[in-house]
Amino acid sequence: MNDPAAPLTRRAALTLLGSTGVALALGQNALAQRAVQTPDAPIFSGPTALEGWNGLGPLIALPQKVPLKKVPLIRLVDRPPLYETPRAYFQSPFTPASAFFIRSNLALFPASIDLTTWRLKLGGHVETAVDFSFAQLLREFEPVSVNAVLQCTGNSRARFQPRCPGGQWGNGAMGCATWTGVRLRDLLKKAGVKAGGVQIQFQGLDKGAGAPGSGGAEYKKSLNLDDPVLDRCIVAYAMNGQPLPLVNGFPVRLVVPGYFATYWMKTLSFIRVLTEQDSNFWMATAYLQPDNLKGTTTLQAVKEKSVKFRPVGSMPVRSFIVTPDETVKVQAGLPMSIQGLALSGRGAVTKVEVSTDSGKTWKDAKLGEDHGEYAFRPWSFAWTPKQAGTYTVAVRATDASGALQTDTAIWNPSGYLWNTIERQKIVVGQAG
Ligand SMILES: Nc1nc2c(c(=O)[nH]1)N[C@H]1C(S)=C(S)[C@@H](COP(=O)(O)O)O[C@H]1N2
Ligand SMILES: [Mo]
Repeated sequence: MNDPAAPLTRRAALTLLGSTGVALALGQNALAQRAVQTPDAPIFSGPTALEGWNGLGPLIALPQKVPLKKVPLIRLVDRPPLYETPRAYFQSPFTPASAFFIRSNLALFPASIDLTTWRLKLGGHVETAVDFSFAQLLREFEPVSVNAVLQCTGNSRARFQPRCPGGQWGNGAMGCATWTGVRLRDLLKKAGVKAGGVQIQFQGLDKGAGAPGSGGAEYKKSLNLDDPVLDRCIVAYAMNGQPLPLVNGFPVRLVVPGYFATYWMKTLSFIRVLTEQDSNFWMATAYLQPDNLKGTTTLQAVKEKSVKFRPVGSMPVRSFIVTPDETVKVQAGLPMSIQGLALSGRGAVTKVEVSTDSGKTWKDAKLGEDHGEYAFRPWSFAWTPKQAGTYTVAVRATDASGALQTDTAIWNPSGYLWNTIERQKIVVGQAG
């Protein structure tokens, strides 16, 4: 594990078992019977937030999530659910589970899980097919933890021009948590991967109609067996030291530090070793990026069918201004602090720079506490605006791979991998 946070003690892990009695009482593997929406239906209606920090939508209180009297989640779409985390929660480098964004591709998400019958099954091209109860995962494996950012591949999709179909996210389809669980490698050892395996496939319990004719009624994602990311994957049973909320993947979810959320399988219940490349809809058709690091192309090239695509993987470097927002009053001559977060899935964030003149000149920000390579890196910048007026503040980060954010907007047909420099207007009033 590259950056294990303090591992949960076995005792602490076992107390989780007790607290999950709540879920046990809820019932028998029932799937919520609600309207089904095709996953790829374009969601173009309503206004978008080309400039605003968050996406646009009503503030909603949900079970296991923050109540209305706090700052609740922003609903973009209800079925399948797309709920965005409001900007205020990013004042901390760790996102509370109760305010964590929600995204599911299929409409039939389990309404409850019966832990007495639930098993994590591991099969396919292995020596021995095995399954694990929740208690076995807690008792029979060394608990490990990692601090890691979960970010939707389409985070900030509302910025894309021309617009892309899909949830019109602002910046809040992301969050960072301490994930605790079992190393994927330890589980694989129990089954024994046979020679000739190509990919490892993950599946959860949710179901839905999928796009017509796509065969996408089950959400399945695969990683290459030779991908080094497998060494840091965790099958997590805890998020910030607590059981996962049901909508965020209870009882266990796959954690793939540095990779986009699409691989972080919720309600993970089936792991299969495949002898061929996974050709299911969610690997072969969805979640593809143009075959270059930035994931960028043009509408013209797509129309001409000249673009080569590949499955998305690691997250490019990004940085966000969290405070002040546009509601804060700033006075000329008074010192203030501009603060935010940065992330990268391609090497630790090494530098954050701030501009108070819309990107003409840049100064180093101060990096805050290092919570590990895959976590949010807080930063702050001390600033005393000299004169009244409207300033445009911008932030850019650099990561250990040498990648630096730029002003050039990217474009791809699904609205993935946005990492253009963020800007924020700050109105500075007259002193005195
Ligand atoms: N079982 C399951 N896991 C899933 C998905 C899903 O549809 N089903 N969606 C993925 C995508 S696209 C995202 S952005 C994240 C969202 O995780 P969250 O709802 O915990 O924020 O879950 C990932 N894991
Ligand atoms: Mo996503």
